[in-house]
Amino acid sequence: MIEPKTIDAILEKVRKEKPLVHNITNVVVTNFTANGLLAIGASPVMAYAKEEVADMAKIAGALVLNIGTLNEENVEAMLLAGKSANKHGVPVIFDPVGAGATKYRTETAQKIVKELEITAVRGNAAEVANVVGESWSIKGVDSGDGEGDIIELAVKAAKQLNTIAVITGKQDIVSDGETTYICKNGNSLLTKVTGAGCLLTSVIGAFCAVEKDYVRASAAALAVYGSAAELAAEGIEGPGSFQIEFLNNLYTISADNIQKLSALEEVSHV
Ligand code: ATP
Ligand code: TZP
Ligand code: MG
Ligand code: MG
Repeated sequence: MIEPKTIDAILEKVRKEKPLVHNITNVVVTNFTANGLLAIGASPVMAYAKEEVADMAKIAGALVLNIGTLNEENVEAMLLAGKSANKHGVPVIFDPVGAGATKYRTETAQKIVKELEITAVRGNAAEVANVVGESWSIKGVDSGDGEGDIIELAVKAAKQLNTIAVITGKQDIVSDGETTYICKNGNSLLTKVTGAGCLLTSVIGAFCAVEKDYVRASAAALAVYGSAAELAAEGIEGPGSFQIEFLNNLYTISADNIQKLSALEEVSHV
């Protein structure tokens, strides 16, 4: 069980410590990710050059790797940054955007999890399934129609990849293979804003930068993020104003809000 006050304490640590989050992410979501990280209290940097990524990852509180618009140059940079982060004990959060949509994405995602020690992998069910060699359907970078047990998938992925698996959608699951949480916070307007998943991956990075119990950090990030979305959606007509209100609520979400809204529960294993 993770109490709302524990979730708030991790959020307050992010706001106080303003951890540097090094992102090697995609061209679609760069600005939204940087603004979202600033709103939650972290300090974002996007750095991609192979000449500097190892140095940047070394001084960061977390490294976020995202293959949304991958190319060979970026993949090389991700591996260099990831190896530096691993060497210096910096948590590495991986977003396998679109894994399963093309052979190149699937193989690159599998190469990244093989060559690096990944602290947490965060994706939709199809992406995470494809990283572990299951072929759930995916439509470009969006989840496909595949149905399966996402709790089972998260536990399997965590064990197979020796990482924390975070699977998101209408309900979110986080598991290290032993301890598993379900988070029911969120709002469907998040599916109408591109980069809502990518930003979440970076927010998990910010939480892991300040809380070394990474399962707890990831679960807390899900509850804060989903609760901020619920607050933002109140009285909103569509995705444009929701996107702005969501940033506002990442900035203003309070202990009281978290106490009232947090819908995070531990899943008992059978
Ligand atoms: P996809 O490409 O499948 O949309 P994604 O990488 O954008 O994946 P999501 O699964 O959409 O990531 O997760 C981003 C955030 O949106 C999470 O906080 C998640 O809980 C929330 N979310 C996604 N779908 C819904 C939904 N139908 N209702 C409520 N919240 C949702
Ligand atoms: N195309 C390549 S990356 C990207 C798109 C639309 C952004 C995906 O962002 P998210 O967070 O998975 O919705
Ligand atoms: Mg989405
Ligand atoms: Mg995504």
